[in-house]
Amino acid sequence: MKKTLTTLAAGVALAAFATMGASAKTHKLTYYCSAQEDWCQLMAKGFEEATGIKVNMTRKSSGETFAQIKAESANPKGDIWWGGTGDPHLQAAEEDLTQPYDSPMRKELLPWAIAQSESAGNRTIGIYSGALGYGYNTELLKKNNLPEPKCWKDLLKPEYKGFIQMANPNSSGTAYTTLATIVQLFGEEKGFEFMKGLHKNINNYTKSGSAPIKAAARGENTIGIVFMHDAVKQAVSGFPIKVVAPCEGTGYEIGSMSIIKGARNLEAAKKFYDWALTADVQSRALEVKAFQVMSNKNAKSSPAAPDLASIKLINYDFKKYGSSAERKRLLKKWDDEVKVLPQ
Ligand code: S7P
Repeated sequence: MKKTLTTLAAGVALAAFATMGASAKTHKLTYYCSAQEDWCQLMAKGFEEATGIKVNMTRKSSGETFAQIKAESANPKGDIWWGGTGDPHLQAAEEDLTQPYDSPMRKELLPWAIAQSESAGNRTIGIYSGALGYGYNTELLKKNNLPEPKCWKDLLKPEYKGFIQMANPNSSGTAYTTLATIVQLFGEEKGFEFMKGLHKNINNYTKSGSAPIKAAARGENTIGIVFMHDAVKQAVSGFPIKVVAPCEGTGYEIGSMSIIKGARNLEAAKKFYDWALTADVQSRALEVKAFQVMSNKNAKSSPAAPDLASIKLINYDFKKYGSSAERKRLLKKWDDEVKVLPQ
């Protein structure tokens, strides 16, 4: 009898261990994040607290994350890709690197978030939107006797030589949005002439999209081409940054989220996806001064956020500029015809 009980107890312990093993497996999430580091961390911690699921996070710029997911596609390591500009998410959808998901949260989202999803066979979804522009350090501008720029074309003036920074469009979603915006605003030929002229004034192409305005805030750069909300973040943090919505009009992003095809922790990825689309979670963006317009209709916004309704926005063609062929073609052309030029 005693022996039977001992055997039974051992069996129960073994079963419990096996269940623990199984739940440990479903209780983790490999999360690729392409928003700002502090926002990525907030999301990772918030999800762990809300669900008990352990999150393993990697933060990289949008283009870099796309390249990583593509490189890993034969043996996917990531489960969910949250944040970053929509174009590389659309490219990932087209290249079958991400998978469709029909979230019950869709009914709470604004039309542009759903349109983004529908254009990609539900393989991605809009989580926020924000307009492109630039910001400058008012003290450095004054110190260097530079005029206040107001338009894209002002940035071509020879007096700004060495005073402007933007990211490399290969690694950065912000910089790819810049390239695609300029091409849509001025046409391809004139747009590339613009990029070549701008190149003469660039002091550094950074890897990350928001780096140029962080450098301006620190006094290490004067003008940074970035999303306007990233410049506002520096201004409300007390740095002498003025935010500009260029006079000719400008492009914008639909920051997106996608589940990676072959995700090892698919249930956890879906849980994160639904959770990240809730109004409460999206409202938490304000805790890290992320001033994008969020996609949940009930998410909170800040009076400091750029008012998209008052900015002259172009009719950004996400279908074209988020397509694999167009993104590859434009990036190659920029590498071959702009980046190689002397400065
Ligand atoms: O969260 C701020 C933000 O500007 O970061 C994303 C950006 O794509 C990440 O940086 P990269 O430009 O280096 O890719 C934007 O989606 C987002 O608005």
